[in-house]
Amino acid sequence: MPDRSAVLAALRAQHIETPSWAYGNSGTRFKVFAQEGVPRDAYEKIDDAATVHRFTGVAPTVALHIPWDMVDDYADLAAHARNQGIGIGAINPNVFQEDDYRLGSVCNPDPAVRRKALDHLLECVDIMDATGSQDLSLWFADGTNYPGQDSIAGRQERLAEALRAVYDRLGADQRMLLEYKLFEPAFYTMDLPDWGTSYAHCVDLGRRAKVLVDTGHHAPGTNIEFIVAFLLHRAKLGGFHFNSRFYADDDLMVGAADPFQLFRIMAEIVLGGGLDKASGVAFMLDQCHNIEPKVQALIRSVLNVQEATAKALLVDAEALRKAQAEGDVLGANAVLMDAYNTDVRPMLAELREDMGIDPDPVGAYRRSGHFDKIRAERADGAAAGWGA
Ligand code: PSV
Ligand code: MN
Repeated sequence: MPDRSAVLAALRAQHIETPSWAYGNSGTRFKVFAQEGVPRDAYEKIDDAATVHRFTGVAPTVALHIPWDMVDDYADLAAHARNQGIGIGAINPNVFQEDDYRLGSVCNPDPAVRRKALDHLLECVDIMDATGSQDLSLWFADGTNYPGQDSIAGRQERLAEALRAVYDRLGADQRMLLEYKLFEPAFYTMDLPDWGTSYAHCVDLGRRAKVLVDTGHHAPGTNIEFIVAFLLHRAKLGGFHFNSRFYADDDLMVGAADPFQLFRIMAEIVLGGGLDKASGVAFMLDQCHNIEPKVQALIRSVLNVQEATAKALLVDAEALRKAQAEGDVLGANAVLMDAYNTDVRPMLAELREDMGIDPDPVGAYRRSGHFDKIRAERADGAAAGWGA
């Protein structure tokens, strides 16, 4: 059986990063429902991320999205984060929201547009330097809508060229995380549609380029834990953008739609050594809270990842290996299911008490009056949201 104190130590050491954009207003292409108490700038998004960390104890960094979180002085923003007890996580460039990018960014047929996109990516590495961020998290909306629209191979060459220029600009401690997405906004071809394409580019680039798995970016029925196990085994898993999906890129709270899938992913992580700091796997959320209160939803999401991790840590690896070696199909499956079916909430409550935080983070947040406070404080001014 797994050693209980080792399980608790691993849970204490796990870091789950929240995304700045999840604190701002968001919606679907049909409607953005404005909420009260929403941050008005990057500083207030950091305040909310720090609140999530205060209640959970395991969310000590926040990812930024540029230009949504553009400020005059990034070192000052990082200092603000430090004062709130958190750090700046991944920097996410945006090369998809300007008219120039109609035919793509770094894969655009027009060299001037490619240059503009590349300059933004390089500017984001400057922001990494100023904030102490170690991960550049890249997602491209590039692709085509119609057969024949552009050369598929030509676009791959343009992509490789831009990635090389960015990779070569990274500092020795900085990494590039390369995300893929099956479809949307392009519908015929995406230039990075799947983990294999991302993996091939990362292999070409070098050790510090790794694949980022956004759990919402696959076809229905895809075995994501296989992808995770494969990439981890090859030291090419950079991290996750966790969220939940029913159909496409729904960006719902992680673990809400399919907690068993989240457990299966975390089981591969634990068994493959992905919780060890040396593996460098980053556990990040990429979510939007369109109809539910945002800070509370992020606390819930962090807890969902933590619960899946706790169950994965309870897998009796020795018993599993033995059953696997003996070809005991049902025995091996039972080892996994025993862990999944364990109620880990009492153990996590104990961990939190030990960490000096409330054992019930969601309840504690609801009782804290924090929402009323931000609602009053942020009544004036424009709420942050997409493009803000
Ligand atoms: C768009 O699908 C997306 O959700 C990608 O997953 C990025 O990671 C994120 O936006 C932020 O740019
Ligand atoms: Mn993502």
